[in-house]
Amino acid sequence: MPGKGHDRFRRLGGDLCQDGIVLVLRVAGGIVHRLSPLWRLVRTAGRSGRFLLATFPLTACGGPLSSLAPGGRVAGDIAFLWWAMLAASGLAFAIVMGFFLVALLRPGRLGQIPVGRWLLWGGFVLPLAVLTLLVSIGFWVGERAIMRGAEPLVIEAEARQWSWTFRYADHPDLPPEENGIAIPVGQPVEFRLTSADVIHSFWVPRLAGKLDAIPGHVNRLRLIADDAGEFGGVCAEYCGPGHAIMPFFIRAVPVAEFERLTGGSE
Ligand SMILES: [Cu+2]
Repeated sequence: MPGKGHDRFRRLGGDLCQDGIVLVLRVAGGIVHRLSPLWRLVRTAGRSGRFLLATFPLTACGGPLSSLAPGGRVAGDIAFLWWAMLAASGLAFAIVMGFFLVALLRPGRLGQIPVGRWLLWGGFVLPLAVLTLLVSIGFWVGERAIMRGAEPLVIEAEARQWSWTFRYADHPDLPPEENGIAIPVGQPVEFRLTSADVIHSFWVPRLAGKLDAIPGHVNRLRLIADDAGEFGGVCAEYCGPGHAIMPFFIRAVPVAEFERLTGGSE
């Protein structure tokens, strides 16, 4: 893909890569340098202090692009599935670590259990129970995300290297919006996604899951915003050197304001 714009993005990609390597080296050096005082802090913090230290990484769960801070029903269901998967994997990890400790502290104890029992409970019953639970929740979340029977507001979204264009299907008279569009609060919205060039992926983490925008094909994604506000979106499928700089936003506004913006009733 020749052209000035392409060269600019290629240079940008090279710069980002160099900066990234320098950053990784600095962080690694910093970790080695700081590890001993940090370890001392953890050791001397006491039980409640350690609990407090452990909560710091959890602050990463928030933020404008966090699917763990859902802003609507569909994203809320997906976040629930995420927590269910974390709980299930945490349980599996705890069971394995329990056996590990028994093997470590009471050598030979686990060897008394017949092989057939290991296979039945560890190889069949436990995976079947965990996977049945997770698949059931997954089907339930997927079914709710479809919003059967709803009559959503339809927005056509076209991705291209490296931007998004949005237009309201029922308002062909309105000019298309670049890299952001308004939706009404509390109403189902259907995005009809396609691409003008390569495969991109539409992702507004606080409102819905991600879905590919494919050239020559239309994918449909439904979402709903519970409250007014601006929700950040990104392309979630690598689509070329400018992939990282094609963010967009969805602005949820009260229904009355939305009608005023679009000059009609939705
Ligand atoms: Cu992309």
